[in-house]
Amino acid sequence: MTSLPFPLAAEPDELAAETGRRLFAGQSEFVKGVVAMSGLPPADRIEVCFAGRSNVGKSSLINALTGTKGLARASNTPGRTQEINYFTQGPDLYLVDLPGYGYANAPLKIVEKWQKLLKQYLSGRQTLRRAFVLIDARHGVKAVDDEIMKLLDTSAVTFQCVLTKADKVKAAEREKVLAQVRGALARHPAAFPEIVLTSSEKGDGIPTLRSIIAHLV
Ligand SMILES: Nc1nc2c(ncn2[C@@H]2O[C@H](COP(=O)(O)OP(=O)(O)O)[C@@H](O)[C@H]2O)c(=O)[nH]1
Ligand SMILES: [Mg+2]
Repeated sequence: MTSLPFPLAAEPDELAAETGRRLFAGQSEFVKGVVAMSGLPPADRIEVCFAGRSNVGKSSLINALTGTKGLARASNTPGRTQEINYFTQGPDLYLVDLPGYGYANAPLKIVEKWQKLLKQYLSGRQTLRRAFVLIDARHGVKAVDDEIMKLLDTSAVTFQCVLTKADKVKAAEREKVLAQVRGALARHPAAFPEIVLTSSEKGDGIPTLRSIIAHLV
């Protein structure tokens, strides 16, 4: 049997699952929305961030990980969507919800402004351990996703691809999209060699992602 490049992350064993569960059993709170590097909270703990196109499911994934439904409301408030939203997960971790990209009709000025902030954040945040790049399991990697991956290639942060909304695709379609995603990831040196398949709706892949994050803390 040949092993595919970029396999799906294996389900955690009992110990790893427990470590992840314990980390995310801790309190989770919205800290602040940030519009400039000067507004970032002190870099006093590890953080992981979630990037992806608008509507890919970033906020839903953070809700599913933390088990806190109300949390996303904070980051889905109109006006908040262009901010870097910080959440605590227990005392030792920040979860960072990045502004969604790929807005069809956002004014160029705004797009340029957050691109600059994103660039500064991804390359300048010492405590950022991993960027999770969310890709819709129905749509695969689009040109704008590829742009972010290129940015990550040059910013010394490993990124890991998370497929979202797994509950919305049938197995055959999923395999097609996976093949496309694998092809895209192969062109990015900063890509972590495992993909996580998730459904925030059904909970698929959430224990796996929790244990991956716990392993980084
Ligand atoms: N069926 C399904 N819908 C999802 C899932 N994750 C997110 N959604 C829906 O997709 C839409 C956008 O989600 P949201 O988390 O706000 O995306 P964001 O813009 O990336 O933060 C919402 O209507 C969610 O309910 C999922 O795993 N399964
Ligand atoms: Mg959101």
